[in-house]
Formats: sequence, structure tokens, C-alpha cells
Amino acid sequence: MGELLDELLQIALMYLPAMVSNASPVFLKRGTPIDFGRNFVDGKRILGDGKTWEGFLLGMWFGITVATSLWVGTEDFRYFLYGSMGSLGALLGDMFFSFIKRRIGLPRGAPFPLGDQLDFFLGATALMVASGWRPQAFPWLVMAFVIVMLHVMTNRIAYWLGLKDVPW
Ligand code: CTP
Ligand code: K
Ligand code: MG
Repeated sequence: MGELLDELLQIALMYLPAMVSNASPVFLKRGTPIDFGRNFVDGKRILGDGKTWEGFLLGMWFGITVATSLWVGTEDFRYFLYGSMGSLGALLGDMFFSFIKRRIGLPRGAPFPLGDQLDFFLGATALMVASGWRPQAFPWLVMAFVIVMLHVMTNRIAYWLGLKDVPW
């Protein structure tokens, strides 16, 4: 039991930078679009106005700050390595799903069931695992559920606080 709790906590801390990097761009109201306003071959925006350079850099900044703090606090370099990769993966995963949303014709901010809930988590996990992270399967599944639920809840809270125009 103690070991399981330990593993759950470790996994949660590994994802903390990714969660922070995913959440911080929401404080920006406008910025320079990553796609610079350009269209894809289908005539629709590549990513749309909801993905900005400012948001990306802010997310990386806060994500890496949290990852560095965890490294210093635990003296375990893996928190910096996987945390920073998770921060990058979260932002790329978010961009990837915006790309898919634009291809199927969904405008910025339109709901995209499952995509909106899993985007950052899948991106973060992909880059963390690609850089060598190997969590145990069962505690990882438990934390995956908790983190995705937390993401859904924080999006609603951000909407209630007036930070987001939509609750997803
Ligand atoms: N944001 C940003 N830059 C990013 C990611 C997010 O500026 N790289 C900001 C935008 O203001 C965005 C808000 O955070 O509107 C919320 O992010 P998200 O819900 O992912 O974007 P959406 O506006 O819903 O756009 P999309 O439909 O492309 O997901
Ligand atoms: K998103
Ligand atoms: Mg959205």
C-alpha cells in the first residue's frame, strides 16, 4: 500500500510540469498565431488563433520552472528531464489536436469530445516515454484517470472565472 501511494505520488509529480504548461496559456487573450494566420492545403487554418507563440513560450517557461523546482527539491534529475519533456509534449499534443480540429472543419474553441480531454495528456505521455520514462502500468492508469478528470474540472473552473470562453 505504501509503495503504491509512493508510485502514485511520483507519477503525479512527473505530470505536474505538463499540467502547468498546458494550463498557463489560458491567461493570454491574444498573441501571434503559431501558424502566422496561414492556411493548410485544404484552405482552412493550419492551427487557428487559439495556438500562439506567446502561449507556447509561457507554457514552456512555467513547465520548466516547475520541473526545475522538482529536481532541486528531490535531487532527482528525472523530474527535470521527464518534466520538461512532458511540458513540451503537452503543448505539442494540444497543437496536434487543434490541427485535427481544423482539418475536420471545427472552429477555434469548438468542442471536440475526447480530443479536448486527452490532447495534452497524450502528448505529454508520448514525449515522457520517448525520453525513457517507464512508469508501472497500474498506478499509471489510476493517475491517467485522475489527471484527465482534473483537466476537465480545471477547464470548467477557468470558464467560471471568466478565463475561458467555453467550459472545455
Ligand atoms: N493558448 C495560446 N497558445 C497556446 C495554447 C493555448 O495562446 N499554444 C490560449 C488561447 O487563448 C486559447 C486558450 O489558451 O484560446 C485555451 O486553449 P485551448 O482550449 O487549447 O484552445 P481553443 O481556443 O479551444 O482552440 P482549439 O479549438 O484550437 O483547441
Ligand atoms: K486544447
Ligand atoms: Mg479548447
